[in-house]
Amino acid sequence: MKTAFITGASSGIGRATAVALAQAGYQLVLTGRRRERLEELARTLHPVPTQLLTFDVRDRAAVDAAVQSLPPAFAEVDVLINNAGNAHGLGPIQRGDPQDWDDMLDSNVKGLLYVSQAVLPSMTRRNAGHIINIGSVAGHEVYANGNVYCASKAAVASLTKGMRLDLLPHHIKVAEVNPGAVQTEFSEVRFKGDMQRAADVYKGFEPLQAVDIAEVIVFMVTRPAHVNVAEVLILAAAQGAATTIRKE
Ligand code: NDP
Ligand code: 8X3
Repeated sequence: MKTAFITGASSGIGRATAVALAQAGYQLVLTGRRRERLEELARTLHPVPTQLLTFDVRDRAAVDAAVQSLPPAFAEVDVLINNAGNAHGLGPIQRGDPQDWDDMLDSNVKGLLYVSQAVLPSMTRRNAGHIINIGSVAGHEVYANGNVYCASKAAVASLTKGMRLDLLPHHIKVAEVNPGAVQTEFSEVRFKGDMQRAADVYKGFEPLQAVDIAEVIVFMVTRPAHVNVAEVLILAAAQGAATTIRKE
């Protein structure tokens, strides 16, 4: 049975990807900070074999210790989904909160690096593996007030290309999935629990759902060995660009 390691499996795109990969025959390493969410997901997936790792991707020592703690049956990772991340705030750079900047750069960029470095030896040793980084439409265009979040996702785009080049000798596929507006807890986190403001983001059009992204990820990991779907942009049909949305 192949093993998929998913960061941010406790919610949204990560959770939906766990369900879809379980249906596709993978056993799963499910990670996030909210243990009870991961336990609930593991119960839902039963009897699919799962391992739960609770850590903050910003804490390099915790990432390393968690990955090291995997039992042998889960330690050889075939697919890594670097999904954990969020936006924190939406406002002009001159009024930006440095704590928000730290949160976004530390989780979306450095967290992705820490997890990749911890998991990679199991792939380089075997000269096999597939890494999918969850970027964003925001990594490929910049919208007003998106500043640091957009920059963090532009970094994911660059890192994906760099990882693909560097890992080529090891036969490891590296790819990026760039979603548009997906209705998850993303906006609740961005607006720090302001549920009304979060709900308003998805009003007046049909946003993407997490399962829409998960289905594309399953397609990518089930291609033949010689195919790497290297980059995918998935927008809501009503979305022309990140913040250009046809609302009724
Ligand atoms: P959610 O808020 O629903 O999920 C985010 C997930 O990331 C949670 O499982 C959360 O787990 C985990 N996470 C966040 N920070 C950390 C951290 N410091 N350490 C460990 N885990 C963390 O949002 P989405 O599912 O929408 O977001 C998933 C990814 O998709 C993100 O990278 C986001 O930037 C990207 N994306 C989202 C879009 C959208 O419109 N929703 C569009 C484009 C990209 P926990 O809180 O339990 O730690
Ligand atoms: C999340 C989508 O458009 O709010 O990456 O940046 S967006």
